[in-house]
Amino acid sequence: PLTIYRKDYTPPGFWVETVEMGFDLDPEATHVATRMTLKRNPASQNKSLLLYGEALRLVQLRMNGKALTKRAYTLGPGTLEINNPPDHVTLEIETVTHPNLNTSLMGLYVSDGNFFTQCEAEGFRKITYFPDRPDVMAKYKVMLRADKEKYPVLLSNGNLIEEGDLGDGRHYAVWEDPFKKPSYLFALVAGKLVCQEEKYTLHSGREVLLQVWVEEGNLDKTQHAMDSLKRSIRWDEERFGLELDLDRFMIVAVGDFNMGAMENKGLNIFNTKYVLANPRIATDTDYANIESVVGHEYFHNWTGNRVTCRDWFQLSLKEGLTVFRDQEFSADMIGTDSARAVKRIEDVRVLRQAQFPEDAGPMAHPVRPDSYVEINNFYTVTVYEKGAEVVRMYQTLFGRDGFRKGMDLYFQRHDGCAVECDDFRRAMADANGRDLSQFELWYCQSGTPHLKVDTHYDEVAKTYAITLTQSCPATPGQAQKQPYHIPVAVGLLDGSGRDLPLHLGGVEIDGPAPTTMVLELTQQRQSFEFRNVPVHPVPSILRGFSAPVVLEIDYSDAELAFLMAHDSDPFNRWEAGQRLAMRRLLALADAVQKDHALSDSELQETALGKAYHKILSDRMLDPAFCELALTLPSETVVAEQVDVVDPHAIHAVRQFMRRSLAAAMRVEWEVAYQANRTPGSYSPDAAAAGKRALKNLALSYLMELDEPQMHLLAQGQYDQANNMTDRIAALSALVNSSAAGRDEALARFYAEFEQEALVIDKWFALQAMARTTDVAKVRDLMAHTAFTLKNPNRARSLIFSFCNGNPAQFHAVDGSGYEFWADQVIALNAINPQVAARLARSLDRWRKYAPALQEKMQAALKRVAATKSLSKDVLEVVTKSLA
Ligand code: BAL
Ligand code: ZN
Repeated sequence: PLTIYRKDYTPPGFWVETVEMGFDLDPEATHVATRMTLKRNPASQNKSLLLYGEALRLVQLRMNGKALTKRAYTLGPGTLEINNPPDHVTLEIETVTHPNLNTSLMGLYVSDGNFFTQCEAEGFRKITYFPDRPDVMAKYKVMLRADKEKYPVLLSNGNLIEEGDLGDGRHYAVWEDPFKKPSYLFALVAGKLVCQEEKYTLHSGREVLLQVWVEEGNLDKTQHAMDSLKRSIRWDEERFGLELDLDRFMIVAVGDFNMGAMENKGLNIFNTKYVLANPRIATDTDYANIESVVGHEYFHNWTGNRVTCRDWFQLSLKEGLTVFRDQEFSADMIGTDSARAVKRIEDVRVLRQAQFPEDAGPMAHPVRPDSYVEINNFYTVTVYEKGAEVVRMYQTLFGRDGFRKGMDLYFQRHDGCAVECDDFRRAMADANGRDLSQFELWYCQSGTPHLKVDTHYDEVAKTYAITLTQSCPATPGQAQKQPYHIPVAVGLLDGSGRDLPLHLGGVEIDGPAPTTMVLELTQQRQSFEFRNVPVHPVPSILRGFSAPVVLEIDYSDAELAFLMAHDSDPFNRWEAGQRLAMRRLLALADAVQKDHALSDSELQETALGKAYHKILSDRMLDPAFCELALTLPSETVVAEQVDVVDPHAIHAVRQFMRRSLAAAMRVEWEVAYQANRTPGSYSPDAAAAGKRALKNLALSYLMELDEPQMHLLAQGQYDQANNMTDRIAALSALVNSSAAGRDEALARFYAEFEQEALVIDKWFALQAMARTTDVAKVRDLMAHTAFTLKNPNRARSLIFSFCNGNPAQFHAVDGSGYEFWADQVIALNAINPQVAARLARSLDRWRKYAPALQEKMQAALKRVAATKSLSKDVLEVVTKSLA
């Protein structure tokens, strides 16, 4: 398949000015009549008019009022090129699509009898022929016509300007979007839907209409999304001075959706998973995710829609920035410093769990990629989460005010335009009077940089030197790397754990000396000397995870325990605990591989045992922080730390350590369980959610003891829970134990929630990740009446959860997991290439495993690669994996 390169970008031959569309909606065959006016782009070398189209039947094509003969245009695979057009063109195109056959969920499709669209990145071309590229922005007016009874609600972008009856049992609605937009932001929705609506007054006094549309029967699950939307609107006004520019803002929930949600102008379309919530069906995590995704899509209205991407290589321009904005929003909503730190830790966990492996594997790519075969494969954790870290570094360098200045300048310069990542960097640099040319490397180089720390204390001179050395491993296509510009936030602790005031050589600061300073590393190796350091300090480096790097620093166990107990930076307190735990897990894994018996007799005496004990016994600590601090690094994160992965050894030692910690702190866990109950009515607020998290962590540790008394505790929690968080935690604990009631609990759960698709997804996911679930069990579950590959959420809940979330079983030594994986990638490829390509990523890291497993993974990858009619989505992933 064709590779597309960033360096080959050329401006479009024509600009589109206006687009008028008429849809005759019919699931079998929808007719789309499009009239657009275009004018030649004098700055372009492209003389012809190039339109894109896929899976379309072209019924009519007229230019400036005349039907075009076959000789006047060239219909290629995926393109329609008009030869020698005049400078001003009016095109009229009629196409037919088949929404009910569209299982790719791109373009126009049907879900549960209703019509929806998804156009990012290149779905609009499945609706009509169009210059479907993000730098072509136009104003749209859209008429929807459909059967009145089947499709009473007709929605599109912008404002409803007309609606009425067509007499023949059908009706129509006309929508006009006052803003120019790229085609990827087009949307329509038609069907039987109901909405919760509210009028909302902006800071400026203007009143807007907010709506959350769902299927009938789900109106009791929209309040949280509506509240999140109102909070998002307020936050963007207050933090960035950005106001909603529309009179009407709609969110629509759909059960069949490839992504989490989509920021179509004024008509956001959401996966139900990120809209529907009430205490009965949604967990604390669901509530938090809904708030952040509602925020994310809303924030795109400025960062993405008002200022969009010139081309898809610039995707992180809007995604990295908008993820950063949603992270900040969520942190601001929970308010306290401790809660902000909890959010930061959670975000970094995602980065390490998913992005670091991506950056070290065959699909590694820069935040701004240089090439792609299928752009849908680049909606990645690198573009999103690492992209957000890159944006966060501007704020770390310039502070909140400096960052805001950069944002203001960015909008001042580029509102209404399609621009590049470089334009954002330039706005940040210019607004803050800084040269950020080296900073561009964060956008062009792939791979996770390593940052090595060496320190030296001069007792006589009372100076403390920190020497930072950076390196970055080779990644596909990038053997050599240049040094990055890395902000490194540091602090120094004295013997009692207090922050020392910092005096950096050569830097004069007005006012009291700070206790955290951001060192800017720009060379491969650089030393920073602190003066007036009265005692040999313990350094706290990379506070708040000030840059997305791997920090290499030699701490003793005692120093880590000290940092875990005292560091004023909560991120580094957590980090110290993770390091201690990782150290022990790796030592145990080594022992297992050498066939040594594991012993935990002295755990209480180790730095780790003591530190965990101290955290769990500290009643003053934020429970949400405790939960994170007492959760061991995941098997995936441990796997990234070793040269040759033995998933069974890693699983065994992690389980061993969990059992040891359960036994060693049994009483403390029981106390924590009781102390963190949240009686009374349910609230998803951060404080209550944090208590539940710690209580349920305690439950899961206690269940490692696998004693009847603990089974009763879990069973009791399951029976009495008034919310899904406690319900699912108890069920998970039961399912991963030998409790007699576990099968019955699973059956009861299913019977109770049979009608709630999102809860049945949890039911599948929980079983997919259960310790005893092997491939045969997953194949059984696939035969369940509630299972279907066609629904992405359901496919993800069972298949992805197993392949990505149950490493010990997935990597069965007989290779049956990989055969299962290949079967499902091939099956999904025929239904939905995007979802298939995501699953294809599960074997990314195959070269890291022991040779016997590698061989079987390679065979599975080759089987997929050799499949006929493979989509370019899947082909790109498996080809790069095998390369
Ligand atoms: N733009 C695709 C979905 C999202 O990132 O919001
Ligand atoms: Zn986004």
